[in-house]
Amino acid sequence: MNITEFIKENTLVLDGGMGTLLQARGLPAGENPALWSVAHPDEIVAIHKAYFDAGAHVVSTNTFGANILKFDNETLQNIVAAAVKNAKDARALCKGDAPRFVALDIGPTGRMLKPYGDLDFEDAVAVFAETVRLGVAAGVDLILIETMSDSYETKAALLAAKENSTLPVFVCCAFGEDGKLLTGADAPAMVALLEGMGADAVGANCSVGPRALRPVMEALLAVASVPVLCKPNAGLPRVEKGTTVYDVSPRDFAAELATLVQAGVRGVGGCCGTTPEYIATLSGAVKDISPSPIAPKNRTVISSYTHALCFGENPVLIGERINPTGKPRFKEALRTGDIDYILREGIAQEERGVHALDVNVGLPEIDETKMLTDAVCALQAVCDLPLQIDTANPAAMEAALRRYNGKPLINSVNGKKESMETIFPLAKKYGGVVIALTLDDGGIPATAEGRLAIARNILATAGAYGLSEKDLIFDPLALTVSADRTAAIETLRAVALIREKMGCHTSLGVSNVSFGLPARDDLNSTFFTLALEHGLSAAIVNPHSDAMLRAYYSYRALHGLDGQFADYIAYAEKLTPSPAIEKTDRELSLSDAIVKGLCDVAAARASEMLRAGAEPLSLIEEQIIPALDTVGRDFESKKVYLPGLLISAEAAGRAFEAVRAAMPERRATGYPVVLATVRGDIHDIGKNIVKLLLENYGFPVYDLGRDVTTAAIVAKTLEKEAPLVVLSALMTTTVPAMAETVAAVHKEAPFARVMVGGAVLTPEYAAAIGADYYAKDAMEAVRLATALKTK
Ligand code: THG
Repeated sequence: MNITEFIKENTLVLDGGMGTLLQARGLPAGENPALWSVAHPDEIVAIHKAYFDAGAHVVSTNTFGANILKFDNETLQNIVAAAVKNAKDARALCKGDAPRFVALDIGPTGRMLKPYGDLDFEDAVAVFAETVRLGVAAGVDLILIETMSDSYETKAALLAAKENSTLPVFVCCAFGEDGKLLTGADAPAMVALLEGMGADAVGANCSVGPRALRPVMEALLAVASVPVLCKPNAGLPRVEKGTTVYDVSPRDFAAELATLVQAGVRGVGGCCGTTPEYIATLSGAVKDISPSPIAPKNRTVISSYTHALCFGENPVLIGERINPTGKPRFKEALRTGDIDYILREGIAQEERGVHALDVNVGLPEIDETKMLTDAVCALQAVCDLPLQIDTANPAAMEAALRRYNGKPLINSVNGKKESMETIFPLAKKYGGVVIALTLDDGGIPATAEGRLAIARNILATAGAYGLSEKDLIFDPLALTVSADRTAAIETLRAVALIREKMGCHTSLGVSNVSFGLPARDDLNSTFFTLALEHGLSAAIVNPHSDAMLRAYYSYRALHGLDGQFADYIAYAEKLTPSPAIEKTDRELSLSDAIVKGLCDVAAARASEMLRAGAEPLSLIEEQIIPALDTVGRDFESKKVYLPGLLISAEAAGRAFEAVRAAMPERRATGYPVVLATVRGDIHDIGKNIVKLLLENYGFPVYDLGRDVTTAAIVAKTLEKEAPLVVLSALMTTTVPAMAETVAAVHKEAPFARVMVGGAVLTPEYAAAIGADYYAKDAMEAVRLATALKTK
């Protein structure tokens, strides 16, 4: 039986941990466990066999870290072939005819994707594709992508799986205790992305124990239309007498997972710290629970890299401003490749409260494929709104859909055969909700009934491509009333008809209605109110129009859609007297630009200020450091996620380059200082600022750069007999490396004191890892260093 059939009727039991078991069998710490498939096949077969005997229906191949970034082609081929053979050999040794499946296990690449790290999206797809092809050739039954902590990398892995196999694909992500992935995606966002691209099951694995995962599982179950999987750790690890132990027993583990199966989870297994004993207990605990049916949720949903946006009761506002129509300055920006213009338009609309952004960069004389892809990538690095990709160029559409980090709106398809043949396969492959225009070879029908007929035809054709009504939003086309007095009325009737007769969602480009007439805001906003009253689900609007927002917030308040009027009141508090048409061109301060992650703006602002006579050091103290503080605080309070933090660091880095270029050289008079960003951390803006300030105060600084090993830091400290070592970390994940370095310096170079700092560090953290000093920012670092000198 096929596994997708099996899971429809049964609760699937998956296997448990592999790495911990291998270490117990002698795998040296630091060695890639994947090598053991070739070196010690018997050990691996025995572990798989133990899991099958414990009642697992699925074992995962020992290929978690097996990819072409870590091994050369030939070694990788041997590893994957051996790993799959080991799992199949284990199955052959099992008695009875219980269903037993072999899953090709795919873990993260171990690298961050651009723009936060240095791995290109397409390169990530290629890395996953190689492992997938080898696994498929070796004859696995399904692909299990797991422990993913970034939505973009998850998309790359799923795309590679889909492009290189026809096997079922299950995807599990590592949600933290805040219910989110490291780079910010919540459960509904991941379900939107993964279901959109055709994942056959979705779930959570690793990170925490079964109890802490419960809210995530409930969030997944609430929105998923495919089976939901749960493979937690055996609780939290702690080190006891030199070995790692986990705090949840097999019995508690099984009991917690059994309650999740009762709540609707359809696949259970374990991750770090779990053993065949856990799986045997688990298998027994879930055996007699009858699996609850998997109900299709029929949600029309799109997503960004952080959150999902569902169409339904609450009308959705889509910002229209990233569109060159009627905007000579935007056209000029497109011709000169000025992406920052687009980012400013995006951020300004986000501040006006839109829920999604339309992105249209079509201009005959430019390379639209490149520009649209660049615009989408740049926007999703600074702004977390879902995007509506608006182009008539199929190549540009596909390139942008590929790179989009989430489930987009696709603008648009229409009733022409050629349009549907082009767009529907793209929507099916990349996931997305398609805006369907009610026009065909005969043009736009004059009547609402004519447009309804086209909508029905589009829906029927979509069905043949595996899409359903939840994947479509119909746009019955707003046309200017100046050309035809009945235009607005027919469009409004069509909105109501499509809703009543087909039960489908609708959207309109509201501003079209007023082309060629004065006081457009007034016509637009009244038309918008009428359309909402006719049941409109979404509207492409100019959010800088106060009249438009007034119509929107008033409509929601009057319709009882705004609970305690919180949105209406917040809107009223912000009311501005004049339409903010120039809003996107207003001058952002340097610190604003850094907080918002606008790299080019930050660099330009810094240069302008320096040219105007600003003191370089005061730029650092008054603009760059406060901006980084703001972002650091927002990161701690989870207002921004890692991507936001990293892009702001990048913007600060750009401003900093300008400052450094403007600083005079100083003679070194102080004691030597060793400076580094610790291993695993590739971001060094904090360190560079500290270096500049220390040098300015006369310290000779030995800067070892970023991603520096403990050994290199110790060696330099000894060589220079440096009384002070300064370490910086931007990412929480590198804090352990910092702790290790502090200990090593204290041991090998006892004369040296260690100072630590960086966005994610606190005085408590600094104390816990044994640092001598904690500097909250670069100025503090200088003050502490100077104080040490006078001792
Ligand atoms: N349906 C769908 N997509 C669409 C439309 C639609 N995309 C494009 C358009 N129509 C919606 N977007 C806009 C964008 C701008 C204007 C109108 C609709 C507009 N621009 C001013 C002009 O041309 O004069 C420029 C204003 C300025 O300079 O600031 O009116 O119907 N699916």
